[in-house]
Amino acid sequence: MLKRLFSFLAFFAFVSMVCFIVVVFYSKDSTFFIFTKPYRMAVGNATSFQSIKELVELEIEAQNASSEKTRMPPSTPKTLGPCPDTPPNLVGPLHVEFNSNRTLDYVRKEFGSLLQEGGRYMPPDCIAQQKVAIIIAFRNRYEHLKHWLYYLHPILIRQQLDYRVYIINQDGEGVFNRAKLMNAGYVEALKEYDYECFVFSDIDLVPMDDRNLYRCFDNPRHLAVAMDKFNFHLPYNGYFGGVSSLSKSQYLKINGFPNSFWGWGGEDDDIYNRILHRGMSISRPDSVIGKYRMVKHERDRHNEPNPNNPGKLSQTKWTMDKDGINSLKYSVKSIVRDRLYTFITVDIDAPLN
Ligand SMILES: [Mn+2]
Repeated sequence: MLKRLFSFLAFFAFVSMVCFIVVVFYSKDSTFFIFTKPYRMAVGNATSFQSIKELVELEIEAQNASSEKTRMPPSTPKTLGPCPDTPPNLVGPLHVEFNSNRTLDYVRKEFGSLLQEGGRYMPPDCIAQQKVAIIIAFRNRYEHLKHWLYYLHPILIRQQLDYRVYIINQDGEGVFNRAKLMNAGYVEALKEYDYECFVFSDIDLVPMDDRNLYRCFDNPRHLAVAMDKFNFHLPYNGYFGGVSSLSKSQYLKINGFPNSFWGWGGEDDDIYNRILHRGMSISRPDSVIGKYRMVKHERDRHNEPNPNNPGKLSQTKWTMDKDGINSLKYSVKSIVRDRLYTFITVDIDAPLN
């Protein structure tokens, strides 16, 4: 009898144990049993808190993933913002010297990888504020070309311009005509890109400060205001020689440059007159930022000072409407694209003397 009672109790204990285990397991998902409630609440709070946190994290992840998709969808180029008004990488005053024996190959090795064929550059990480054609009137100055390219490409790159360098080479041995070559450069540049700004530069002038921006301004800009050969001063108030910039509309407003100034001198004063006659003024950097070094050189052959040029300056008001971009005639002999520049040889119908 005692034995039966014992086995009954053992059976009851076993069943109770099973019930207890079942209840404990069941209580994990239920708040029904009071004795499991505190435990359940603690664990439950933790789990619900955790799951909310997890959910929020998942949601943030999902949001990030979807916004990343809208920011840069795979296989479409990301949209760039405009470059800042003040280029961030400018360094200010530069050491400029022309004694080093640099070669074009050296300049190509140094900066060629940053450029596209034809001496073209575009900032990779922002949209340039202006599309600028740099136009240089040229003949037989290869020695100066290397120095100019060596200094100017890194400066123009730091200035975050969308630019190309055009060397406009006068064909033949006739009398040189800087302004007519510049006009030809303007036309040739516009044939290949929608330029809005034109910087006209002599081949032998290198800026000594990269804050001197090769861009266009509200008025035609004279950039070479403090050349070493003029003791870092303007030679006279109306000087507009060396390096200047005009927007397309400023250039058209003055009918471009004169075609009739053969030989050295006067064409820059005529351009200055044209600008004033059209009611514009001259924009200039200050004389610290506007410093330039000129490569020292002998006077070129077939580019003697022309004694007829100064006398024409009193006539600008009447000549400027007939003599300019609207009367320009020239022909292109060849276009050569180097990595560092676009070299255009033109026949401008130059007299022999
Ligand atoms: Mn010179």
